[in-house]
Amino acid sequence: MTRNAPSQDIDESRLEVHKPKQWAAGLPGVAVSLVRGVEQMGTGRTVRALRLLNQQHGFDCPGCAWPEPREADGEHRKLAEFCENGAKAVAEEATKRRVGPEFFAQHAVSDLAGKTDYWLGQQGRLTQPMVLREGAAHYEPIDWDGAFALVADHLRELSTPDEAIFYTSGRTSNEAAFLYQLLVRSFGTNNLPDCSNMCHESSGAALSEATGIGKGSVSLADIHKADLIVVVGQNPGTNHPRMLSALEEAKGHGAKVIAVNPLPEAGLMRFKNPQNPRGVVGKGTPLADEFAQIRLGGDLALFQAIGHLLLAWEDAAPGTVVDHEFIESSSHGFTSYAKNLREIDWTEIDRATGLDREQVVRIARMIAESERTVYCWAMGVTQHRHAVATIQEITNVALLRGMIGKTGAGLCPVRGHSNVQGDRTMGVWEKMPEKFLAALETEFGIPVPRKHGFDTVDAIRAMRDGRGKVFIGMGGNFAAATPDSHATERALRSCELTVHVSTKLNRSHVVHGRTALILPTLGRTEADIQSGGEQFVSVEDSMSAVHTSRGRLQPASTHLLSEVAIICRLARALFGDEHAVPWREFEGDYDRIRDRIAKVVPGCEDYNERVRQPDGFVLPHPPRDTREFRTNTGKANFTTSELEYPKVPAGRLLLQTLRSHDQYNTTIYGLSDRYRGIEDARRVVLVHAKDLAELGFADGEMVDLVSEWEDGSERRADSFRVVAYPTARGCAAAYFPEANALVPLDSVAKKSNTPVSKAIVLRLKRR
Ligand SMILES: Nc1nc2c(c(=O)[nH]1)N[C@H]1C(S)=C(S)[C@@H](COP(=O)(O)OP(=O)(O)OC[C@H]3O[C@@H](n4cnc5c(=O)[nH]c(N)nc54)[C@H](O)[C@@H]3O)O[C@H]1N2
Ligand SMILES: Nc1nc2c(c(=O)[nH]1)N[C@H]1C(S)=C(S)[C@@H](COP(=O)(O)OP(=O)(O)OC[C@H]3O[C@@H](n4cnc5c(=O)[nH]c(N)nc54)[C@H](O)[C@@H]3O)O[C@H]1N2
Ligand code: SF4
Ligand SMILES: [Mo]
Repeated sequence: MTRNAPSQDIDESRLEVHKPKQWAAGLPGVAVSLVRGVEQMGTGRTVRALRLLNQQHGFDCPGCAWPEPREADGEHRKLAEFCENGAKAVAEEATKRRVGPEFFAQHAVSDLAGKTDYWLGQQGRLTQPMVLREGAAHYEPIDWDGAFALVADHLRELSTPDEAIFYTSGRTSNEAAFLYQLLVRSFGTNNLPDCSNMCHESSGAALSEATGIGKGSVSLADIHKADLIVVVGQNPGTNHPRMLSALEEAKGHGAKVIAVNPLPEAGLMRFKNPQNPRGVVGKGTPLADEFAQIRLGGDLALFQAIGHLLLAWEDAAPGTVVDHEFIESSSHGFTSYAKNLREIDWTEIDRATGLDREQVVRIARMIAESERTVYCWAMGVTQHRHAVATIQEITNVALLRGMIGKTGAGLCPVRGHSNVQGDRTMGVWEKMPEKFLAALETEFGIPVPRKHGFDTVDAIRAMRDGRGKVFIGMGGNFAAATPDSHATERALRSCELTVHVSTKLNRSHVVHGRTALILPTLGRTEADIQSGGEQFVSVEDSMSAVHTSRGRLQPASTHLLSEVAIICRLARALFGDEHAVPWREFEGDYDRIRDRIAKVVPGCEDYNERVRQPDGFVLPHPPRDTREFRTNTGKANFTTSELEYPKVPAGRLLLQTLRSHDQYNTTIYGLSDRYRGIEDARRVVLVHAKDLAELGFADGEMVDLVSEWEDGSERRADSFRVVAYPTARGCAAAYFPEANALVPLDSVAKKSNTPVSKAIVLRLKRR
């Protein structure tokens, strides 16, 4: 038996607030996985699905990009190699609930537009291609050929291919991603914005300049072997739960953990591993040895202060702190970096970080004494105006101590979507390097455009200004995930055609262009049978390991096509059957796609053979493998940055938008942010009790959120309840995507153009 989807929207008045938890996982996590599984999939399917999750013969978790243990590193997979949120991700996809043509006949689009993301997503899996014709009130069924012809007609009518925008979310397989970018470039544009533009783009930009490669330099085994792990701006207990097992293992070998975060996230404090007896009945493992409760955006200042202290200690006792051998042989720019940090303004550092100076010294001391340090970070670092500089300042400290390209040490941007890194490797990027484009051109004999395309923010601007007319989304939920919700919705509504390849109903289907299509697709968990037999796909995790994923469950509907099939059939409708690219052959047998990936994508030689090895293979990473840095200087670059942090006028707060424990980005699994003690509601704003008192608001009061932007403009999100919460002083937090309306489109990170979702100047307005 499965339980029905919610018939009503969220009743925000049911909010319950409990004390935040001091520990993560344990038995409640196991219980929630099972309950959610059975509610959505029934008992039999739950057992089948969870047995296949993250196993070599099964499918890759559609949750986050955290890696599995690899035999080659001397590590072993467990029988249950997943977490509570992985189980929820599977339940959400493998649900037995369905959204078919009757559903759309019953609900007008205008009705659906009034529903929350939670309600929309919980209705179930999409089963048939649907079209919303110009002026119609309801989506109606359309056959696949009709749908592809419609898209091809619209694309052909554009005055330039650059009027089309092809978005990708990070769940798309390597095979589909490779074909998608090939279709887009064959069509004649590089307009390939992706979710990464809103996510780790800042990490890519920072690391490419500093180390010559925009990816992290550690393996899971390095984390296990580190003696110090610094976790900055990340909430692993919720967003990368199995990272807690890795931290626990490292701690078992004596490692220390430093957590830098404005919120005392339960998953940073203590972990009760449900897979060992101590985690079930005992107190679990304490995680953070130092918890630095930093102000939003204060990390650049913190790492400058750390750099300053390390240099000062080196001066006092030469040869004890700085790794001179590494710096001389492999780095560039150390002298100007050191000069910049010789003198720092401690008052500014205090103001930016809000930290106790003694704690900063303690943290620097731990870093100075560590022989093997791993630095992990995520959205708390990447979604700031000065994100790129902040990541480079973290990198500087790592380089100073030679913490790259050696066992147990390195840089670890922890990726979000399960294949977001693979999509980039396969060419989904609006500005792929010349080498890749030239290889594509040679391999297929098609002209490949060189002009850079639109990223996410530029795509919104283009649609707003009438320069973007057709929007196609390969997964994701563009309307809800992007900043400045009202502006973005207007932009999407001004398109001639919006098309979404999706598994579940979401906001982007109801914020539509003049004509709109929903193309339902297979998920990771489902068997994919083509003319050449049963297919598997491949993905790359956060640590550059590429491996197979084989769905086994029966598909949600017989009408579904795989993403690969959708791309190939659209390409044939658009280019005809005489095209230089053998689309039909690719659709029938994914080995043929991998043969071509092997020829075009660096590091993917013998792809078919190597991906079939038990744990797949690891892509080359020159700094990690041989301390080779393919930067402009041929060395690892130290970067010199000005001290920068968000300035907040009196009477205002600084707001971050973040994930609850019960959502996957815009997909809301449920209403239990268990670790933070927030239950049954989502429109809440968390503020420190003392700030509330100073601002004259009471815990539990209803407010509107007003954001103030530097050009004097304001944005609003109405009806939030204030919750007194132990965040850093002067800071506030609200959930994404409810608070996205507050982020101005032009508020972006320097160099990466990533929306600044973690530093919004906020005024509370009494209702
Ligand atoms: N269950 C689940 N898993 C997920 C996702 C999900 O939605 N649900 N999303 C996936 C995706 S796409 C991504 S990108 C990742 C996101 O993973 P995270 O980056 O962990 O996600 P956020 O919820 O945005 O949390 C940001 C964390 O950084 C802290 N923070 C915010 N601003 C600052 C700051 O200025 N400085 C510091 N030091 N800390 C700060 C916040 O308090 C919070 O703990 O998770 C992935 N995994
Ligand atoms: N304010 C604010 N905004 C943010 C963030 C933030 O922290 N704060 N985080 C940003 C980040 S890090 C990210 S990554 C983006 C996320 O942006 P997106 O990736 O665009 O959003 P998701 O919510 O992950 O997409 C969910 C939808 O994907 C579809 N889907 C799920 N599985 C599949 C599949 O296998 N195939 C296909 N084709 N479709 C599938 C379903 O229809 C589902 O509704 O949001 C960004 N936006
Ligand atoms: S840590 Fe991430 S990839 Fe691993 S099971 Fe959990 S959600 Fe899935
Ligand atoms: Mo992300």
